[in-house]
Amino acid sequence: MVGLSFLSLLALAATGVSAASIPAPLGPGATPRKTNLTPGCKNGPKSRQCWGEHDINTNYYDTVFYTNHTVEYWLNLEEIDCAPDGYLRKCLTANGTMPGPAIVANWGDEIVVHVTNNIKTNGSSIHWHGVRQLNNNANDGTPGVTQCPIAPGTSMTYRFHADQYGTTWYHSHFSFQYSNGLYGPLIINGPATADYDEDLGAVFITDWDHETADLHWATVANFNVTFNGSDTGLINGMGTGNCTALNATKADPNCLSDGKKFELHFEQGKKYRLRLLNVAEEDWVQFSIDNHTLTVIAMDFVPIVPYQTKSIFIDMGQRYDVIVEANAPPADYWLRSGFQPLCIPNGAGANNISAIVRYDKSSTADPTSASVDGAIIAWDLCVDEQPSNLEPWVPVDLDLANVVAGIQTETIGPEWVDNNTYLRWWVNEGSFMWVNWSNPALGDVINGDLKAIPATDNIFQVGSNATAKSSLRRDEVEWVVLVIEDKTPFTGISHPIHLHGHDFLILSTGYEQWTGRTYGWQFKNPPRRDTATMPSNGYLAIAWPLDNPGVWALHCHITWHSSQGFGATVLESADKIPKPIGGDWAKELDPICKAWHEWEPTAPFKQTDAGI
Ligand SMILES: [Cu+2]
Repeated sequence: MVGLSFLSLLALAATGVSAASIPAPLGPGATPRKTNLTPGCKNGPKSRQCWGEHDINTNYYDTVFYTNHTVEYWLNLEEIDCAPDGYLRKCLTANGTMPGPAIVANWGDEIVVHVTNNIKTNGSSIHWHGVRQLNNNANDGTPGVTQCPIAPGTSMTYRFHADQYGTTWYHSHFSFQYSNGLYGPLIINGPATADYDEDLGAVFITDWDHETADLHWATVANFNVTFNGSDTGLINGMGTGNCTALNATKADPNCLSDGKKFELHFEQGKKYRLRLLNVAEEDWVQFSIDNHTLTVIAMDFVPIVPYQTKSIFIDMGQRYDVIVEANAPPADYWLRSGFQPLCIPNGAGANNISAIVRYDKSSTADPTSASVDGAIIAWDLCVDEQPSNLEPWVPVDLDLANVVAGIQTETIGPEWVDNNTYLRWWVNEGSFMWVNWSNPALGDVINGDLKAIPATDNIFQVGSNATAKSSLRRDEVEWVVLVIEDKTPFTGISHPIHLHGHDFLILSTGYEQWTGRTYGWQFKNPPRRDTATMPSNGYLAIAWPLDNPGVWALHCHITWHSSQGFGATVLESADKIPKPIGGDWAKELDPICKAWHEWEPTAPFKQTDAGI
């Protein structure tokens, strides 16, 4: 699929074809996209589909371009005291705030981020969630997979290119550090499928515990299927709890206040873009703003044909960009982000995560508005948005002829180990994932020693070395189809599956066991993203092209499940994995491993989870 460049639009305009009549690049039989592109148009409130020489129709997988502009950021990782909902505890932060500072770039820019680990007691790393990292595996930031952890007191510089545009987040990928607050927005400006006046930036939604993730892991999550729920929830690092009420009966010196809600300000008649991110440890959410409609324009890094809804379901790791028109009577309104309540049982305080939208900035009143749906829908399953609503703007189809290795499966299931003490998740009837921080798989691959990769990396090898014989032409890309199947005896526990290094097509998903057949699967422009729910006791069938050699983590994005070993390492086209940019392995990454190897024997805490 070829995108229409500005030049080709000009050429067509010169031959008398008006730009408005140029169909978007769609397959036969599809409805042409509605565009407002005109030759030479500039991105603005009424022309968000334009973007210089490129535009919303550009196929950003095939067309990788360079602005020759570099944005540079510095992140200082540290532990601080925090009380985001009024309850004092320890947090991990980037530059002292939660969320951390926004990293903002334009489509086509180079992004350079210098990360210094000033957490005194643990290693760390920063992963750029959903960033394709094309031929740039070494900058993916996954400890034990693509790098050694950054040792305390040392730094690592990440360099990557903004091939895609839209909304994502950066977060620590070292154990459960991001659930202690170590995350922030990563926003790549680019075209959009619908117009808006103002970009209000990231809206982070998360559940929140009054104990640290480390303590939660040590006391509950290491042993159980469910995790006691969360105490409260936060929107952009702010929320309210019930400290005052608690203190009426039992004095707790850590109860500082009842917290404060995040606020957004609307001006009547304006259209606002909100970038929604669910970064929770264990909760699917349903997001809505009372008396307002959401126009959804992107899922993860993939722009979609806009659709309207009153509320939207978001799983952990997913993002949605929405446009909200301020067309309600001027007043104060609740912005709600309730957890899908029967999905994972939660503390009462966590069921009503909210913020406030005010038309009058000076108002301090609590809204009196009612939920758009009357109440949060009581789903008993954790759900994603309907696939039929999620139509990528730039279509990608799957031709099964390109799936050389046939349909492959990975089954997952629980296993109690050490005399039924600990819960772990096995993948493919094999081991649970347990990376060796000191021995990242990428190092072994670059050294040509695949046998040295620890077995507990759960290698799933695809492409080249793995494929005995390819019938594809030179210019054709091989695709992988993977059906992830839930073979657990539990009901009601779904899993948000996240793959590094690719957007994947969602061919099919179901609440029942896969039949082994492909009847009813969607091969023509199915939903495409980097995180999707595998329903409880069901399956998720995904596909991706083998166009990005590397070792890529594939894991559940429930914090505790990945810590319990729910993950695999996709080893893609092992013989084509590039050495790190700017030099060889020794120059770029060995200093990180060297510092880690020196520090690790003195570490006050040993590895107690899968490590990612
Ligand atoms: Cu899971």
